[in-house]
Amino acid sequence: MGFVVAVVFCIVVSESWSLQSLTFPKEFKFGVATAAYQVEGAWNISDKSESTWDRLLHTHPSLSDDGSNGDVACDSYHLWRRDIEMAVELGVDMYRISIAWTRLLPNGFANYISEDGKRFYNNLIDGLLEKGIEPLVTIYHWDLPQSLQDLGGWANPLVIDWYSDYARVVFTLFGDRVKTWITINEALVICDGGYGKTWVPYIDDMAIGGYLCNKHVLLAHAKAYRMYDEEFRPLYHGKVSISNVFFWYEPETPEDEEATKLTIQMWEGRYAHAVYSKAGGWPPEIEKFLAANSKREGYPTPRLPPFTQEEIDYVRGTYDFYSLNYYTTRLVRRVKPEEAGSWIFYGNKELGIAIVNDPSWPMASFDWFAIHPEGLRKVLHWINNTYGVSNVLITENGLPTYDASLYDFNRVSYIKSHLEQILLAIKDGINVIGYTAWALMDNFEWLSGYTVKFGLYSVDFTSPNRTRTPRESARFYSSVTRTRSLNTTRHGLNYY
Ligand code: PNW
Repeated sequence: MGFVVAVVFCIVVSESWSLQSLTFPKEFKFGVATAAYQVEGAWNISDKSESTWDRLLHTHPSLSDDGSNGDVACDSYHLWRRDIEMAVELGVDMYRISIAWTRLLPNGFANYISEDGKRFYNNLIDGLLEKGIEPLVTIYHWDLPQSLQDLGGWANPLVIDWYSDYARVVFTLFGDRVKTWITINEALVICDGGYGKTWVPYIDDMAIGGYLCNKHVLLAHAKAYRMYDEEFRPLYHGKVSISNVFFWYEPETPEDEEATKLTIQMWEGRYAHAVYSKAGGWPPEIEKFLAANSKREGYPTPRLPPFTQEEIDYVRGTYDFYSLNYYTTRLVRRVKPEEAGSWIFYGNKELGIAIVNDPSWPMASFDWFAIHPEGLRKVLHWINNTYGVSNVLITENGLPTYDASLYDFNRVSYIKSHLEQILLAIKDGINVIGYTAWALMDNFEWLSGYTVKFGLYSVDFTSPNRTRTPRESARFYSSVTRTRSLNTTRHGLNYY
């Protein structure tokens, strides 16, 4: 026993010692991330039309914790030059932005392109490139044109064409300069959140609408990917993927092992298996489980709509890398049906599970946010083992705080400990190609409004100038990007 403890101790100590001397590979890209609705503001400037987020929060302001919305947000529509300057200060290689569908195509459809929208994104993309920073562009980060929502949004199969027509405009306008694309951000939140009535469009219909949405986002992504492959890749040689939020899950007790595997497939596999696995389609265990539920409830066909073989082949393999948003790890336990669903997403009820926190892990602002960096390395291994995909771009990772202080040592330690896990995963042979920290600056954190901060830069939302000020985490991150290591020693002292 003593020997085992000593060996484990030595491994842990030697891992952390060697981490100080390890550097990130030359090709590894550091970045920061934002999304249109959370930073741009200018919600109705020029010919921009109303998005689902505009509508929801204008008509139901009490849904956000401080009654706020993204009408002005960080005012990046006007202050984008300062945002680029901050990216330069941080020394990053990449800046992840998203495009607002309603700013570029106010009708929702591709028959009319806004000159103002085109100019805004051209300026931002060119401005970044002038500074040697690569724009990483998310085509859809949750702000659907309200006019399309009125036609059924993501539950209507026509959305596959609406979305891919929009994507064609985006690729055509910006594809010469943007080389890395995310088609759709976190489809889990779009469908399970949106139809589980915890997110826009705030509809209570997960049992049917949520699963229709699930299938349609995958087909919409695949259509955009195939279009890029055929029409744009030969010209521009870029890379395309879809981002998934992937919480790591561990069983609370050994008896919860099976339930945990199913939970991972429910939350991640349902949005990734069709794209990344060799077989394609829904994760078989989830398809079976939900088909049995549907049958028991008397439905003639499964509520999770089956894929045809043609659709399976169409979606399978539509990625050039895995785009991973990792924040937290949680515990799973099987429960009686009446106790199930003790978390924001409806699917827990379907599975008969509860998701809880390990009491020994520190918690951040949200009740779902346990801090467990080791989970990131486990997720990277799981993706590699399950799908045989080893090139992963981490497109989000960051710490929420209610504290707006500039001395955010907790954020420094969160980012540092997650970067450590990335270094270890790289040492294990996983090809992590980059990391974009969420977020460049404080912004509109959806239903938490402005109460929760994620920024490396703080933003003064009471000032019309939305003054941005670097936090301690910005200083830390810029020393990481400059040294390309976690050895951020200054003046002979280890600063962090
Ligand atoms: C991601 N959940 O959102 C988004 O991509 C960002 O826009 C967002 O600001 C960031 O994470 C921080 O929250 C999530 O409830 C929102 O599981 C909610 C969940 C997960 C991710």
